Amino acid sequence: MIISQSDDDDIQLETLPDNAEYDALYKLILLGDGAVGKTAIGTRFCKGLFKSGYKMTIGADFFIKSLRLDGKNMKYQIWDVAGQSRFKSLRNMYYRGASCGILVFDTTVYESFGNLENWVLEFQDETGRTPMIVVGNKVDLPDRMVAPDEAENFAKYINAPYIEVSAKSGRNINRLFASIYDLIKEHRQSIMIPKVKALPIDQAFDELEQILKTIDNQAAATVALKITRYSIFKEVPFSVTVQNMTQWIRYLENYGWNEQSRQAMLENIPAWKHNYKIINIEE
Ligand SMILES: Nc1nc2c(ncn2[C@@H]2O[C@H](COP(=O)(O)OP(=O)(O)OP(=O)(O)O)[C@@H](O)[C@H]2O)c(=O)[nH]1
Ligand SMILES: [Mg+2]
Repeated sequence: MIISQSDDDDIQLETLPDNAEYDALYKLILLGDGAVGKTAIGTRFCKGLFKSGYKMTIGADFFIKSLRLDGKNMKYQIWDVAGQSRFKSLRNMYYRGASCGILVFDTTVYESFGNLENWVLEFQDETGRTPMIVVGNKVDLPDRMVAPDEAENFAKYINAPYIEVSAKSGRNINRLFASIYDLIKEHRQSIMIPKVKALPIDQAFDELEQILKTIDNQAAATVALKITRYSIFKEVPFSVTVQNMTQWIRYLENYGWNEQSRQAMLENIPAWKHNYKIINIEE
């Protein structure tokens, strides 16, 4: 059976022809166990169709969809990787350069929800801190096995939003892809432009030194690093110092704050001061 008309509430999106000029191209990856509905979500969003028969994906496939969002032309390249475990070794190469991971489970199959953690690890191994969204699919079916609260908690735990959809009815499918755009935008701003103001560079380094000497927590160290990094970024965006500080911020976010990192960073300050004008041409 093929359903082409969405029969449920969803937002409207302005679509563009596939060959339209675009301002930004985003690579999205559909992840999750076999048969959770990854291909069905891609097909519903990109072709406006739903097919009820299951034909497992072999290797990987992709969809293209061009949209007008936020006053810009966006092109989504949506990779649909095979969920069956026999394709595991093929998947990693598709993850590279991803803008967002879409973690799909089937709300009627508990195991597909339990396995999401493995998908997160597999994806993060290749992509680092790329944003993710958790998607509970098949909410049109009555025999639900995963409570919304439980899914919501898992999503919070990996710092991702949660949305419930049905590829069959079309429920929330446009909403899902619109919120992915917001997620990518937010993530970029958090990397490039933290919500801090830039200081003159000398002053930024002085303050960083003072703060690193006295604070005792990761959050304060991260903010101090971000202020300094942003102050340099405004003048020399691709300097070695900006890159090195970014690595430190990631390190602190992953491993927390300790006495060794305080010492190491204090010892780094002269090199940061010295290197901030040097541009790394590999970038
Ligand atoms: N009722 C219902 N069935 C769905 C929905 N989404 C997908 N299905 C069905 O679930 C089965 C599997 O869907 P697929 O999209 O092929 O699953 P997949 O995640 O791509 O699976 P792999 O390619 O093996 O990784 C198909 O029979 C679909 O018709 C949904 O929202 N509601
Ligand atoms: Mg598939």
